[in-house]
Amino acid sequence: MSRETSQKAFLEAQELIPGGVNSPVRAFRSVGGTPIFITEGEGAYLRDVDGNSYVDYVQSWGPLIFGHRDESIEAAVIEAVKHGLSFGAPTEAETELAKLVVSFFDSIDKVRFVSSGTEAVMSAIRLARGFTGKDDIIKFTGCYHGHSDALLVEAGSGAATFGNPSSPGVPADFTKHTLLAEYNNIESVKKCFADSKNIACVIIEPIAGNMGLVPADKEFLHELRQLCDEHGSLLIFDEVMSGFRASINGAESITGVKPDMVTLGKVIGGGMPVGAFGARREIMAMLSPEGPVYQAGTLSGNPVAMAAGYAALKKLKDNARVIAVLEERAKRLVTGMQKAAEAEGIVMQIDVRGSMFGFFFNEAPVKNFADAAKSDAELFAKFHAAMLEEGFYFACSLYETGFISTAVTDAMVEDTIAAASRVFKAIKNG
Ligand code: KE4
Repeated sequence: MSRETSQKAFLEAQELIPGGVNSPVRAFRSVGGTPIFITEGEGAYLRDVDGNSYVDYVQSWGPLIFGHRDESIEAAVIEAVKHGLSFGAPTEAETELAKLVVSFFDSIDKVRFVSSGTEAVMSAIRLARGFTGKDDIIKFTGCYHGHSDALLVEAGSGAATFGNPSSPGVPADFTKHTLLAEYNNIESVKKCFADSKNIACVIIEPIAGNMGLVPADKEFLHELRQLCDEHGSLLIFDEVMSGFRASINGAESITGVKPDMVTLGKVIGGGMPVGAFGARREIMAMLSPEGPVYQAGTLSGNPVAMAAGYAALKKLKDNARVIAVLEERAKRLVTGMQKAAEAEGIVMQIDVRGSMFGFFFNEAPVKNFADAAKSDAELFAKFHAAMLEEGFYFACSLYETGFISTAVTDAMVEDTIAAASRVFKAIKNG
């Protein structure tokens, strides 16, 4: 495949935009090569500036569960645009989407919309601190909750400790209230609760997608719930990625563990910028203007974004079996790729949760970030580049998750497995 135009576009972009991208993971730095510049998406496909087509397993990092240019979402956006782009005043569209979100989550009585997952999590943390009157938070190594200061904490060892800023520009003072624990390790959480009697919340991706796909053990989540209850701390499920991807009723419906707050994003915007956080009434009552905890946003609840989100969630509500169908397809994909790898003596760990799939080139199952970091990154990079040449667009980092959309057909899955088989053979034959 020729990538000349992408290469030229990338050089020009780098003159004007740091790293040539507006979000670091897009720069292909962990897999090498030139990021491909996209001209359009259509159904299951992405097309690049050189005219190449790819089956898209990234779907804008999760939002596009119905693929690119879904008819109902596109029609809703076009209709909304005809009435104006933004008003900075309430619209019934926000209430309609709020009704839908609340209808899916037992743990959510009220919801506030924002414009990104980062905003949703940052605001949820502030609300948890305001509600409990406590300052410290517990997060897990390997979980990503957006780029707000307190959560940009070194993905360091798994032992519970106070975090250090992983990014320059984040003063140590801003992360001294952030305690780190190890995913799926309840002892590390108990240590955090022993270290601090001032813990406002525990925030977790209940189905982690930012260290690769690593679901939390049910028992672990139940024990987290108990610890939060014992210590008067809130349990926040960050489902920006897993929400409406693993289940339409949230991780609580899969695990039986009810969080105090849920953060959402991606799918709830249907491809437009929407984040959200929700909880039971007494918690949300603390939020301005009803309560004292301030939070705001110029484009929060933007009517065009609300229309896109409503169309996406309405389609999920009307087709409740979508996730189950996608889960079967995702299982066929990763099982087929695993078989193709094993035929060449390559060990591949796989996992699926709803329409989310993950794989690691790793000798052992992955239960936390330390395990994930033992994966063969070089082999992943070779696999990613070779599959791109075959016309299949996978996440450009082993610490990400893959997604199946309704536009990805069984035939495309079979083609992907056949391509993976060719790729593993070529890698093995060096
Ligand atoms: P945004 O601010 O990117 O909308 O959401 C932040 C966020 C919060 N919580 C979870 C669980 C998330 O997965 C994310 C964002 N996910 C990444 C993909 N791993 C977004 C892609 C990117 O950073 O470019």
